Amino acid sequence: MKVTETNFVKGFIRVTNDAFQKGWHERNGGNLSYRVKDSEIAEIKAALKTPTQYIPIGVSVPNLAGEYFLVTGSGKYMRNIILCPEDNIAIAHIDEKGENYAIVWGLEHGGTPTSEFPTHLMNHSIKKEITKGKYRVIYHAHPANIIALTFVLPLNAKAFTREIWEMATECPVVFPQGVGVVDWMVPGGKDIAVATSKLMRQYDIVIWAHHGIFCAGEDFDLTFGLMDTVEKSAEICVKVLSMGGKKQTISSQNFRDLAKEFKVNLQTDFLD
Ligand code: 2HA
Ligand code: ZN
Repeated sequence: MKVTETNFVKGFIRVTNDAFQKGWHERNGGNLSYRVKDSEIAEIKAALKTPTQYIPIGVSVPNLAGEYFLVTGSGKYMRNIILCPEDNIAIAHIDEKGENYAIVWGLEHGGTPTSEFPTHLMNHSIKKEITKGKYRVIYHAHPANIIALTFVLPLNAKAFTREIWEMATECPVVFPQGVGVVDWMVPGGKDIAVATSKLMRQYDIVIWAHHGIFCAGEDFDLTFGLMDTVEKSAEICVKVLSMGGKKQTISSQNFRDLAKEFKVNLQTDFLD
């Protein structure tokens, strides 16, 4: 089967295209990765190159040894992926130590996986461990409203979670663990990968101050949906602040009632 005809590649491309249309991916901003299933690799095995040159990832992810990842290319534009996936995305194979990768498909005119590959792989590593393999998608975007809030809200999980939860009743149901926040850091390297993946033990959403967000999830719909839900709530927050701030809101007791009714395990540290 052709790689671009598989459902997982089609699903990946659909996310990148929808996300560009959302306005979350100026120029080469943002990146997406998917931990490919063994059954999906079996469908395309004949189309994959035999790995020759392995390149250091920059971080060590032993529990991802031997896995394959579909990932956006460094410097590639989300809006171009749908036009020519072969040039803009790649499948990377992780070596038996979990320290190096080789491109086995895609980036046909050269290139490397996203500059945030270390953060993607460390997040995959943590999520694979704690969800027993259920989570497969890591997604990074630059949505304007969440970034705007990182200039005015205190940069901590409690402040962000509480504001985002309050702006839309569905939020505490969709992400009852809340959102983590990383202070401004230099992107693209090991330090921000370590800081982000630590928070991914607790959250599915990690905000990078003055930069963007990382979301993690089981599949493309859930992960894209998570980004969409958080950013929508951030947009409401920006509007409310622009109108002079809240005059009434959802109370801690309201959240407790909601959690009980919807049987969600709400992170009560963020309530009063
Ligand atoms: O891919 O978003 O954080 C470009 C970026 C880096
Ligand atoms: Zn970014």
